[in-house]
Amino acid sequence: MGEHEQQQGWGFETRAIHTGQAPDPTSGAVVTPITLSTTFAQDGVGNHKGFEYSRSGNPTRTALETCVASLEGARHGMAFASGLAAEDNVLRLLSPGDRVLLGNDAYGGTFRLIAKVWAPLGVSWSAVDLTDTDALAAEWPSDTRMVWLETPTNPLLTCVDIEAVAAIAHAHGALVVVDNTFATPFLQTPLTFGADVVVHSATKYLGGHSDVVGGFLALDDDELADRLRFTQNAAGAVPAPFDCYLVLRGVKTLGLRVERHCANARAVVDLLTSHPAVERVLYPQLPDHPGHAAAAKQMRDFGGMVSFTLAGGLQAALEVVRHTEVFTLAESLGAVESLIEHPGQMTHASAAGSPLQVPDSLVRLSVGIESASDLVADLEQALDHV
Ligand code: P1T
Repeated sequence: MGEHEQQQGWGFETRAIHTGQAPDPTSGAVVTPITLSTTFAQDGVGNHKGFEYSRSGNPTRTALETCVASLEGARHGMAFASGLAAEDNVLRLLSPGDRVLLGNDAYGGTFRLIAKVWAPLGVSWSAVDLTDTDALAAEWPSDTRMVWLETPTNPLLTCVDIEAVAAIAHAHGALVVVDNTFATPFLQTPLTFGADVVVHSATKYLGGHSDVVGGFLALDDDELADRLRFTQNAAGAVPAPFDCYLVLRGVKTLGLRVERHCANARAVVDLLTSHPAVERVLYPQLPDHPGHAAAAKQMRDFGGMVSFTLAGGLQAALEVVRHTEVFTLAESLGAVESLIEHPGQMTHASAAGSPLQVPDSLVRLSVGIESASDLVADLEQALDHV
């Protein structure tokens, strides 16, 4: 058995700590070195040790790419300078006249990239309800080349049946891209359900400590990987070696952290579902949640993100986010510390007036890994202000 096969047989946590990260052969260092060198010596022209120039490839980046690809069960992995840089690299597969179907709930920046950067270059887009697969099959636009789905979505946490969407998309020759940022590969591996490309904002759970911006692509298809690797190098939105190190370090504890994120999210959901100021709790574990069945089918657990609407509307939402003390009012998600935000005026402001606009009574929580009782008490006192 080769090294690759042996490592694919390892459990998730073992791969997170060891895959792509064998002790350094020259020094024995057990931590992957941060290789700052921008260029690599050649014995003769084209005769090198696998690295020529750090935009094209860097040993610290290769370690990260090998490790996260393995966690996604993918043959190929590519790291980028941000989640949006990774997304942009995928959208470069399209030509003018091609259409992207975007779920009608998605990160505002993804919507902005497609609608404000790629649409003026001739790429068409439609926002569709990807949970309604009958309508998707019946109303499929013939120019569609790509379906872009988040599951769970940002910020409504709707879950989409990847397998069902992939069956329809593939019947029409379209690619399926799944943004797996919210679920993480610990909870969900979209390639196993038929996705063609997995996208991550590594800024979130992969990094896990709010100290690095990064992106990632994982996929199986060799020809598609060649095309994406070509633009990774040609367009050049690659991460610095130190950033690769930070994500690699974060990934080592991904499984542990996500287990705790999920447990803490459940404690928070219990409070929210019983508080009179709360109108509706959005969490995929709740049986009345859209896509609960899809989440139960394709996720190991339900994640650390929780959204809710306030019976008192916009003013109540703004009051709650202003009054938490342990939850910090800030954009972003997926790190050890708990964050609270108002999507309508923060992360999803760029979707205002579009089919992806979010309710103004909505609050989004990224539940961290602090003591659950402190998180619950903090939210309770903030909710008591409205
Ligand atoms: O911020 P960046 O690393 O470029 O990743 C963009 C991105 C992509 N996909 C999803 C699902 C995301 O949530 C994000 C970034 N989101 C936030 C900053 C946020 O607070 O929602």
